[in-house]
Formats: sequence, structure tokens, C-alpha cells
Amino acid sequence: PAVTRREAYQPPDWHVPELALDIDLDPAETRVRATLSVIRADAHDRPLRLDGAGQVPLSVTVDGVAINDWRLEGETLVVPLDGSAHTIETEVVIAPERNTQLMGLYASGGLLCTQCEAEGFRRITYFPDRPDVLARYTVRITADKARYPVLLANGDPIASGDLEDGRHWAEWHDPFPKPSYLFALVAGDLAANRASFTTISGREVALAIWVRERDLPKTGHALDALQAAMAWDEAVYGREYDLGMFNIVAVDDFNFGAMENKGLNIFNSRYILADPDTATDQDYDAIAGVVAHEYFHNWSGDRVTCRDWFQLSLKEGFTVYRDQSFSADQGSAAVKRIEDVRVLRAAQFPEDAGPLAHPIRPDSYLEIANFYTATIYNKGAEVIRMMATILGPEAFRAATDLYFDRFDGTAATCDDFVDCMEEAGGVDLTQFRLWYSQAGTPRVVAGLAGQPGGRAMLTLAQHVPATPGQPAKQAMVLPLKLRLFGADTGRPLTDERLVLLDSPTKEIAFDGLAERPVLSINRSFSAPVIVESARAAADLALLSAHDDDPFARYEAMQQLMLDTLVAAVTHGRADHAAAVEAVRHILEDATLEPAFIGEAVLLPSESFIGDQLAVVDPEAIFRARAALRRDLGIALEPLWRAAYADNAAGHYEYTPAAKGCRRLRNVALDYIAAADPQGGAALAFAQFEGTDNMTDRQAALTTLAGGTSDARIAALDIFYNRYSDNALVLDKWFSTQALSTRDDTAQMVEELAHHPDFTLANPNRARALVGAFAVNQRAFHHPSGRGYRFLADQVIALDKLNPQTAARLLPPLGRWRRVDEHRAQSMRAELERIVATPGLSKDVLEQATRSLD
Ligand code: DPP
Ligand code: ZN
Repeated sequence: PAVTRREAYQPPDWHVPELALDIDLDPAETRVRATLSVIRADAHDRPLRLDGAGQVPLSVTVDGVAINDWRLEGETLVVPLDGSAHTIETEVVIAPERNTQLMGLYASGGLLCTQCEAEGFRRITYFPDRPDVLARYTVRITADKARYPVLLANGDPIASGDLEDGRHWAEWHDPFPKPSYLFALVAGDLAANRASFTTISGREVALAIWVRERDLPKTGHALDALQAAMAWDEAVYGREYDLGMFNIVAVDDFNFGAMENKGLNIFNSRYILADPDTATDQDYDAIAGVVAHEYFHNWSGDRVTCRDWFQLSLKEGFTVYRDQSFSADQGSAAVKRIEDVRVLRAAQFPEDAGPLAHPIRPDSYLEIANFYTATIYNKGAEVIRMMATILGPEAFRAATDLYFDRFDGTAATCDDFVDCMEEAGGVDLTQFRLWYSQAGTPRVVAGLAGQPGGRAMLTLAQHVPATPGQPAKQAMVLPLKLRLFGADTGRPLTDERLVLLDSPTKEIAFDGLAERPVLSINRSFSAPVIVESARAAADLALLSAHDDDPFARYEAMQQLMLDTLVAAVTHGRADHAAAVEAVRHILEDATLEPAFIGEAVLLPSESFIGDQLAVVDPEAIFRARAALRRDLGIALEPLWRAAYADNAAGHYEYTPAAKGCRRLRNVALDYIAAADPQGGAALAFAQFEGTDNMTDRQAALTTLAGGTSDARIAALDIFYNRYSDNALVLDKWFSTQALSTRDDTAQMVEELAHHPDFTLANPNRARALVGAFAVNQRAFHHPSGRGYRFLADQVIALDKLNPQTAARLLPPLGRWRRVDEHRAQSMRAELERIVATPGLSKDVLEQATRSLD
């Protein structure tokens, strides 16, 4: 397969200002007629080339006349043209019911729907399927009226009618030129939860969330989130919605979380449907975040799109930053920041440290679907956040205004965005642009040396590690917020300052310090880097108790626990006293909100502990973490029990405060179970049975699923029977077991793969079992190698149905450099087995071969 390179970008040879689609829907045989008005871009003599995949043209006409001098080069339809403007018509037949890749037009639960990003449109019709060809779409859909009473496409509806044979049709027009990846169509038996939104300039927008009739009661939260997001984007970015209608459809089979098609977002149902009985607080938060994310794409993605797929982070990094800011404004900003950093560290740091590392603007790909990564999205968002920090809020807003104004209706690049930041911010971001080209997580070594006479010297050094294809790195611009605190009193000794570390090393002197200083650095996680700063347990404990930046406070606590756990893994045992006392202090601090306490007292994950070690020993990490969990549980048992009792709620409410109470209470439950497995299991089972909401039920189930009590089996059975008709909750049943810390998880997961409710055809289900298992460090790295074999088997099987989702499950197998030689060999052997599989997709081939390097 051919590699696509960023450097090889060429502007399109032909523009397509208008596209009319006439789609006669049928699951087995859908007829697509496409009429393209094409204009030669400049004085060249090249033919028109239209991308296609999986179909053949039944007919091709030019200016109304059938031609036969067209040809196929691979799957590309090549049409020789003489003039500078023509009308091209093609006709194809496709079979949505046989589309298991879920790219292009496919069937899901009786619906017909589309997913076109990145290159799915070519599976529907012949078109220049690249994001820099922007067309105005008019779409006519015809379908059986009984089976598909609702017919939706982008833009606004302009006409509809009935036909004689029980069929009907609808016509939609989207006045905004858009690339083909934003095309969407849905047909099915759907009901709408409707509302309206009045924009800042007074226009009425009709909102609708379309689902199966029986799911209507679960759409209220998503609809609220949509309205909040629309208002927020007006207030914070000055962005107003631009069509008369905004539709969202939920579908059960979906490769992504959701898709920002112009005026017709299509969502994975897990990011729409919620009620207290079936969705956790985390689900509610994710729904609001994803609804906002897709809505925000209307400007950052649709009105201004990407020139080519190497610029993906232009829309994704920026839009993730926007949705993170939105969610921070809706609840506790401190807790949101902690959660976002945890995701970055769990998903992106390992990617940046492994064989699949790539810059947020990659240089080449075999299959673009493989680049919808935590690096493009989450690190991309951190890069935008750093520019916002450097510019300050007013200049950042001026810069985004300039960006939207200048590039509205066009396909832009990451450099265009940074140019606007520079112009409006009056700053030089030349060196900062290295964030777009260099992969790898920068490391900062920080040392603070106290000197006599109230002086101290801070030494900072940066190092960007080598990554595949990038052996040597240049020094980057790292915006580090820092502040000094007094070691005796915990009082701030300085203001917070923003240091731009833009050279390999830097020294900063502090004078007039009244006490020995303690360093608080990378406050609010101002730069997505790893800070190494040898600080004594007592100093970390001091910061965890006194730092005025909540993120830094959390971070000090995490560092103290990490140091303790790394010592335990390295030496077989560690002194837990400092960690216990710091946690006690947090639990006893009445000024803290429960949500924050719930985060601060959480143990670092096994994988994050592993990331601190040269060679990961999953069993030793598990033991060290379990021992600290038990000691914290035992030493502070009265406090956990008090937290458990004090944070009980009468009934479910989705508010930041109620959410925080549930969070802390469930963290406390897990510590109680660590201290007292019998009593804890009984408490968990009582909560499991007595609660009125899924947050508490799933938390109790998780605690039980990690233990050995008899209540475990009972709870799993009750849960299964109660929710056996709800696919999204069954996903939780699978993933809770796949994430269990029990010894026998690997075997249980193999058995679950044969459960009648398990299927690889549904991406959510595949991710719930296989994806969850592969991040369960202890189970996946089972010394027998059975975890690796299982993952490889599933990837190979899924690749035949759905290459994109199969490829996204593969990366854990590439972490072989991080484990001992024996495990590494087993992992490599499985990767080699995958590569040797006949008929492998380029999606999986690319991921597996890169993972072996
Ligand atoms: N639908 C995916 C997202 O919104 C890809 N654009 O991030
Ligand atoms: Zn997105």
C-alpha cells in the first residue's frame, strides 16, 4: 500500500462548487446518482480524478452525454475533459447491509446511516474525497416510507413528497460549502426530542435529537447540553449557529464517539442516551462533553476545515480544548483539569513513548484512520492551551476571531492557526511550532537549591526523547507556571510566575525568601511534560496540604504516592507513613469539596506507576499498589467510613455537588473493602441493591468484581439479568469484568468472548471487552502470554469485519519494550503473527508493522 506524505500536498486540479446527490435507498441495493459541477482549477491538462472504493460506475456522463472513455486506475475513476467547466454525472449501486466496516453508508439496528470521515464518502459515490474540495450539496433521498419514515441529510429540508409504490422522498440543501467527509444521511423509524434555541442575533434554531421511540426519555441530558454548548460558544468565542435546524441522531454501531456532519451530527448512542438508572456520572459528563465537542466543530471543523488530513489536529486539538473549557465552566474546573490530565497521561504519554509516537501534525501515513489518536486530540488540545496561556485570554480571543474570520469557508492548516496567534497576540511562535513537528513528551528536570541569606537558585533542564524517525530533538518552548512555598509555614513565598523554558537549561534566582522554599511547578499542568524534581516526602506533603493551585495540590499527592509505590516495586517494600498522613490531612480538610478529595486520595493507576519504571513488572506493581491501598484503608478506616456515611444522598441528582459526593463515597467504599474485605463486600452489595442510580451500582459492582466474595457472582448475575435488553449497560457488564484485578481475569475474559451477548460486529461491545482487557495491566500481561494471544486473535478476527476498529485495539501489543524479555518476545510473536495474516487491512498492517520497530 502507498504511503501518503504531508510534503507531497498538491492543491486540487478541479473544484467542485456544486454536488447534487439522488439516493434511492435500499439495504441490499442503494442507487446513488451524483451530479458534479466541476471547474478546472488552473491552466493544466490533467483529467478529472474521482475517488471510489468498493463500487464500479454503472454510467458516466459529461454535460448530459454518456461517455465511454473513462477508465479506472485502481479504484479511481479518471474522466478526460476538454473544457474548463463541465457537469459530470455518475451512477453506482452499493449494498449498505453488507457494509461491516461502518464507513460510508451502512445499516445499524434498522436504520441506514453514514460515516464519511475520513475517507468514507468514496464508498458512497465517486468524488474528490479530500477535505480541501468544498461543495454545496443538494441531496434527494428516496426510501420505503413504512420502514424509513424519517429521511435526514445536512442543511435544511426544502421539499418532500410521497410516491405511489409506498415510497417517499425528501430533499435537503446545505448552503455552506463543505468537504465530503462532512456529508451525512440518515433514514429510519426515529422519534425526536425537540427544542428550540434563539441565537444571539435572535434567529430561531429548531433542535432535534433523533432516537428509537423507546429511548426518547433518555435524551434530555444531551439536549440540555446542546443548548448550553450553543450559548457558551456565543459567549466565549462569539460563534453563532448558522442553519435553521440542528439534528443529532444516535446509532448503536459506530466507530467513533460521534461525528460533526454539518447540521446533522451522528452519534454513537453511548454519547446520547442517559438516565440515572443506566448511565453513570462519568457517562453524563462524557455526553455533555461530546455533544459540545461536535457542536463546536460547526465552527472549528466545518466553517473552517482542514486542508489535508495531516492538519487533523487543527480541528481536533482546538475542538477538544474548546470542549474541555466548556466542561470546566459547567462544574468544577479543578476536577475537570485533573481528569483531563489523567486521560492525557493514561492514553497519550504511553503513545508518545512507544513505537506509534507521532507529532500532532504527522508527516506520513498509510491509513489516516490510524491517526485519530490521543496525540492528535489530547496533546493537540494541550498545545492550543499553551498558546492560550502564553497569549492571555483577551489576545487569545482576538486570535481565534481572526482565525475564524480569515479562514471562514476555506480549508486551513495548523500554520494558518499559529499565524493568527502570532498576529493577534504580538508574539513570535517560531520555536513554539516545534510542538507541531516534534513527537515525544518533553522531560524537565527541576532542582531548587536553597542558599544562605534567603536566596535560592532554580535550575531547569529540558530533554525531548528520541522517537521513531526523530533521533535528535531541538529545545522546545515549555510554559511552566511555578511558585515557591515556605517549608515551615506552607505560606507562599513568591507570586505565581510563568517561565518560558525555551533553551536546554535555564537558571532563575530568587531572593528575600523568609523560609526554606519548596517548589510548586507546572501548576495547572501548564505544559504537557514530565517534571522530574526530587522533592522529599515532607515537601510533597506540605504542598498537598497548602498549595493554592488545586491541580498542584493533587499533583503533589500523586507524586508522594508514586514515590512510595516506585520504592515499593523497586525494593519490595516501602514506608507508607508519609502517604497515609498526607491522605489523612486531605480527608480531614473541611474546606475541600468532596469531588476534589475523591481525586486527590485516588491511587495512581498501575499503568502510570509502570510508566515511572525502566522495566514494568505488572505483578510487582499490582502487589505494591494493593499493599498501599490496604494500608490506607486500614489506617484511615474511620475516616473512610465517615466519608461514606456523610456523603450519602437521599435520591439521585445530577449536579456538580451531588456528583462529587458520589465520587468520594465510592472511593471510600473501595478503601473500606481494602481494609475489610468481608465487611466491605457486604457494604458494596447493600449499595448495589439499594441504590437508585448506575453510578453507585457500577461502583459497587467494580469493588465486588475485584474481590473474592460470594456476592461478586450474585451481583454480576443480578446486573446482567436486570439490564440484558440494554446494550450500553451490558457493555459495562463486560468491561467491569475485563478490568477486574482478580488473578483469573485473563481466563474469564476468554470465556466472555464466547458469551452469547459478545459480538465483534458492534464496536462498543468489542471495546468493552477487548479494549478494556488490553489496558488491564495485570491481566493483559499475564505471564503465560495468553493475554497477548487473546488480543491478537481478536484483532485478526475483527479486521475481517472492521479494520478501523481492529487497528485501534492493537496498540497495547506494541508496548513490548517496556516489559521483561520473556513478555517482550511473546508480544512480538503475536505482532508477527498478525502481520503474517493473509488479507490483512492496511489499517492493521500499518499499526502492527510500526509496533514491531
Ligand atoms: N467524529 C470525530 C470527532 O468529532 C472525528 N471528527 O472527533
Ligand atoms: Zn472532533
